[in-house]
Amino acid sequence: MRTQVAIIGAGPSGLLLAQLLYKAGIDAVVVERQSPDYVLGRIRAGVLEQITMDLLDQAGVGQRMHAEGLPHHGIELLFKGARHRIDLQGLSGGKQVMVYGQTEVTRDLMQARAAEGLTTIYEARDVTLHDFDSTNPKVRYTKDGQTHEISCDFIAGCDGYHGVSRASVPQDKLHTYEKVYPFGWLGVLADVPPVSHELIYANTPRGFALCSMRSATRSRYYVQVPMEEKVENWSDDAFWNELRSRLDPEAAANLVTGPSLEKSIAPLRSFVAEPMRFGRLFLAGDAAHIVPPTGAKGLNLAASDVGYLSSALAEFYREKSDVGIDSYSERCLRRVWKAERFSWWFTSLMHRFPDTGEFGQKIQEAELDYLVNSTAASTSLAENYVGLPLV
Ligand code: FAS
Ligand code: PHB
Repeated sequence: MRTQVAIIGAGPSGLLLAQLLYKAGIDAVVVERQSPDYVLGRIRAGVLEQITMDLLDQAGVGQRMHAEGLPHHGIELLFKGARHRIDLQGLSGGKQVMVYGQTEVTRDLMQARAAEGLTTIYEARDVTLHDFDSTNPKVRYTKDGQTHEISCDFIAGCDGYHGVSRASVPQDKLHTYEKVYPFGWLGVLADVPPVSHELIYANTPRGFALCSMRSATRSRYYVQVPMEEKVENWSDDAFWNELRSRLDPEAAANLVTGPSLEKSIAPLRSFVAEPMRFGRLFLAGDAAHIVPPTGAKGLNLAASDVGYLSSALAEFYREKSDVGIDSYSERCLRRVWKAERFSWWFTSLMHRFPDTGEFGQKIQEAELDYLVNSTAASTSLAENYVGLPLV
């Protein structure tokens, strides 16, 4: 098989890149290890920046997001038993975020690709990358017992943190940075109305909690748990009781509980691989970087990566120019590191660490008190949360 761009991974990075390339008249084939249902079954991000919304519109898949998504203009910070609203819209010059689940984004992209009759190879096994240091890279995979080869001009590694793309780069060509946090997020998805109309981020003596949502009837909640915790140790009742114990009296009284549709523990880490380009191989999204989900940046960074990459590849084919592909890595990493900083800062502020101690807790409470009472400090939070401008 021959294509212009071989994309490894049919998560949001791979599918959004494929759709943006299609709109630019560039042929791509997507190779995915799992089945479509498996990909859709992973419950992940919930908050889209305006830049991500604009890219979904550019890809021609924004209709349902605009129809069903929830525009949000603020978030609340809960500490010392009281909630404090951060006016994202007022502090960011009118920007907002959209609450619309990653599952729905992925579904919209899958359906658009299928409707155009474009090639996505699911349940591909033993994917390998070849000759990406030449101008004739190749991707090989097995399916139904047969080995297949895709020859292409470029490979986009959109296969996430555990994917094969970054692992195919010679280790002496890659520099990685990593910080593993000593806790995880136990998340529950349930068909119950949200406890509040905006997201609540809580710093409490029992640890962090987040009240989010997917719609007016479907909620997404998280509580911080020790990194060695096992999801099988948590009944639904145990989860609801723990969440309720981390809320203020009003929210605790408003909490509607119900059976979990999904329950899982996500580990938290900060990770960056540099550079993000190796000859004709480009890394994008979680294949290149991971942020703790506190700042709701993971999916949004993946989107801005593929926005840069699709523009660079369109410039290459249309204008025979290498300027975009040569600057791809540097442009992405400038944005990635700012999001890494914000996600690390917000995680450090809102979570209970083993060595936080009494002094550390007082410092966190003082910073939160400063944050909610300082226009300068809350403006900084707001402009990072809604998404910094593309550079
Ligand atoms: P993905 O990991 O989503 O997709 C990669 C795809 O590549 C997968 O479908 C995988 O099956 C496929 N693949 C892997 N290896 C392959 C191979 N060898 N061959 C072919 N295909 C292969 N972000 C937020 O903003 N908020 C959150 O609350 C949040 N929660 C998260 C919870 C978890 C458990 C995880 C892991 C991430 C979470 N994230 C969150 C971040 C998440 O949303 C990612 O940023 C987003 O999925 C990135 O998308 P992709 O880069 O497409 O990577
Ligand atoms: C979610 O709704 O899953 C979500 C929202 C905000 C975050 C993280 C996760 O910071």
